[in-house]
Amino acid sequence: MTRTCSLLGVPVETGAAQRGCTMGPASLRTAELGEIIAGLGWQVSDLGDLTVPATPARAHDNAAIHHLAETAALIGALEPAAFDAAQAHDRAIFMGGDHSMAAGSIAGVCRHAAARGRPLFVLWLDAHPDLHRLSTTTSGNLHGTPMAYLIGEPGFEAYPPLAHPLAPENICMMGIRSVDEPEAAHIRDRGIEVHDMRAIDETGVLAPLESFLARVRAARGLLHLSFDVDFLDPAIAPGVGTTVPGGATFREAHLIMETLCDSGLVTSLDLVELNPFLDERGRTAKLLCDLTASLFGRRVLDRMTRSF
Ligand code: EXY
Ligand code: MN
Ligand code: MN
Ligand code: MN
Repeated sequence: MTRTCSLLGVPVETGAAQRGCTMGPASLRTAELGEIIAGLGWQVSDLGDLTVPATPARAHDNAAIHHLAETAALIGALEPAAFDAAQAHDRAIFMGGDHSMAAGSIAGVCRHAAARGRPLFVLWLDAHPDLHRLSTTTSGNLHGTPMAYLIGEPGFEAYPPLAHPLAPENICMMGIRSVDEPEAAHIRDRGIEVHDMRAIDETGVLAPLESFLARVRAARGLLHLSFDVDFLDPAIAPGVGTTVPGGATFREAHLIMETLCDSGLVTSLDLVELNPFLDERGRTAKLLCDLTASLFGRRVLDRMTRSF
């Protein structure tokens, strides 16, 4: 039985300070993401891009909230039905676009999981927890807030109402290394599992990942992967607007993707914050495709050969 995969572009960029993420889906297509996945035996359907309304000219000069009106309305316009359609496949890939688009994609995945009576788990690979409420963000950049919306925090009235908020205990964050104080307080208050880079330095990525996957499996959960390019070390992934030194290595990232592949638990993923305007000859787009190939089954040697 051929497994099916959908690609849906979500070219949002007003959630970020640096423009350019609107070109993310096109850059992944230029790097042949669909062809690479099809070459691994999947039937790939490219559903095109969501229509992203032109955002109003800068509504006000208050730096602390200059994005809120623009992007809050924009997220409200994201077509829930489009996210639902993408999930009529064995695996859906939502191509960003800045991370504010997760407010559309993961809300859609929450609906999809609830309709099937399955709990949703989220693996968040990011340098940042993206856990600001609208009342705590100082940058006004909504890509720093989607997780607060998704767990049902107040203040996101401009967004679609969340029928099924994400359970904080079903979230695992890895790669975190840039946290603002209100976010740190929130992580503690809501009991969100976070493996920052210091913890990963000590344990490696495999132990915490396998422990989280065991929880997903025991709960018969669906697993969504939200992959922010800035999870990776800037030395290997320069094409992103919010680089933070000391990120995941090429092998740590591949080990995570290969382990997720072996688990068979991932039914949807976001690939976000790719900014071709900052990339070096498509280098970061190609790396993202290379890592996604590991999630979709590409191996140098299969497990049997390797075990000799
Ligand atoms: N915490 C900072 C802010 O809220 O502006 C930086 C957020 C960066 C968010 C990127 C998408 O991960
Ligand atoms: Mn702006
Ligand atoms: Mn992020
Ligand atoms: Mn980030």
